[in-house]
Amino acid sequence: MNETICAVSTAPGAGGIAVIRISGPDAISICNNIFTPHTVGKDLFSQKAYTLRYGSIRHGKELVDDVLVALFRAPHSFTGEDTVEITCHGSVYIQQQIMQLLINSGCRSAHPGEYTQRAFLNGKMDLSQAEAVADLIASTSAGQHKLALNQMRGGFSRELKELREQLLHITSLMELELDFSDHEELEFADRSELKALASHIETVISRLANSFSVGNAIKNGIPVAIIGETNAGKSTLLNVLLNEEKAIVSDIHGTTRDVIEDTVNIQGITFRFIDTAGIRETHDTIESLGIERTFQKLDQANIVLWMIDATQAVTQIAQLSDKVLPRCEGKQLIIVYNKADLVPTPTSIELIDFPDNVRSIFISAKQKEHINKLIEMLVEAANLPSFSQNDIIVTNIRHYEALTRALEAIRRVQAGLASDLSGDFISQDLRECIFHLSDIVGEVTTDQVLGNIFARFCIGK
Ligand SMILES: Nc1nc2c(ncn2[C@@H]2O[C@H](COP(=O)(O)OP(=O)(O)OP(=O)(O)O)[C@@H](O)[C@H]2O)c(=O)[nH]1
Ligand SMILES: [Mg+2]
Repeated sequence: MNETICAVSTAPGAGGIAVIRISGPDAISICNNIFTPHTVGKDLFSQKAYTLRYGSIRHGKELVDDVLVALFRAPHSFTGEDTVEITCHGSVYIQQQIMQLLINSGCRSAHPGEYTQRAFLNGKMDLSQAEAVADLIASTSAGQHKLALNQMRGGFSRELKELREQLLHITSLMELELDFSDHEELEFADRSELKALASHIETVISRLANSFSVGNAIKNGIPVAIIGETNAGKSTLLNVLLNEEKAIVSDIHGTTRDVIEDTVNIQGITFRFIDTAGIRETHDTIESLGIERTFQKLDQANIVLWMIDATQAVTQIAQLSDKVLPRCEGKQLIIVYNKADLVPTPTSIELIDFPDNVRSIFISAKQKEHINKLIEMLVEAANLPSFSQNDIIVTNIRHYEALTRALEAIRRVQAGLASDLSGDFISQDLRECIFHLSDIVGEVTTDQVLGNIFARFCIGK
């Protein structure tokens, strides 16, 4: 962090203006070298923090651009370091020229996520908040935006802090008891109080861990698997739903052999539509592998669209019911009879008996008939619980994993307390629980893990 870093923070080649951000101990002096203020004598050293200065950037005698320079002084900046932001015109050429001047004057070009990483290392935010910055930048729906914003503002961090304080409290009680274990008559930690505390902590951690299924659906899209026999029209439907010719459609059975998926925003909800290889008996190795993936995707989906060619409905249902229905328990299953344009009266199909939670619809994917009705059913099936800006919902798989481990540890603590296990064993599990919660906010995280997290950011963030 002794180095001063620079990067273009706006998207390349887009927009009328661009922002170049410089952060580090020499940010102000380096920028001062290449900047000529329009008012004589007003150099950057004399500039007040949080103000703008108008001037030009020159390469030797040659004018590169007229710019605005904003100044932030350590520690009151995003990174916690001296920071300068140069707003120039959006030309890629101008941006490159300014970057080159900065590098020639002693800056290093920033790694992906390095500004946020510095903010984290300088204690401006914890790791879960830093990760939320990336989520906020990537958010494309109201739900994603709300979750990322809440996490960035520290809602999750506060909840974790409270948990860790409670855990430390129990640990200190237990360890005090250990220190005086020679005096058998002394019992510092009231076990029933400890049990109540542990049970409270278990409830909170399991609520957080459980929120991941909702959080994941909001962040990555609700997984909707489109499955069925070959040629039912799955890929045709995918293309209609995505409004894009994403998958190859043909009348050859077994056209799709791999999983094809993409997300789309419908009425503020992000759906992840997953087209799969058609299910049939096959001796083709590749196709068999594809069909295995179909079943994996079916298992992972929240909503299943079972597509049936309406002209062969009775046979297709008979053939796949045993494979599909048991796997759809606890999921929303919508039976989509396709090719309605080819069957005059669908009544005979409606007589087929399905469990109550199964709904069905007739569409023609090819003619785009009744697609809106299907979309309505999807929105209804999505059934995401509404949440407010203050609800804590876990969206990050790394956090989910740490919470799951913390949950296992606190459950061992509970078991230990219930069976009057000696304090030193319980204390070990308590420490493990604290460790996993600390991992989420980055207090015990290794450099390698940190490197991985920030490498996923874009440059300039
Ligand atoms: N008449 C009619 N034909 C359709 C309809 N939907 C799809 N088709 C046709 O059915 C054939 C198969 O469509 P696909 O979308 O490739 O079917 P699939 O289920 O993806 O097939 P696989 O990838 O082989 O599993 C194509 O020739 C489509 O044009 C429809 O609603 N009506
Ligand atoms: Mg297909």
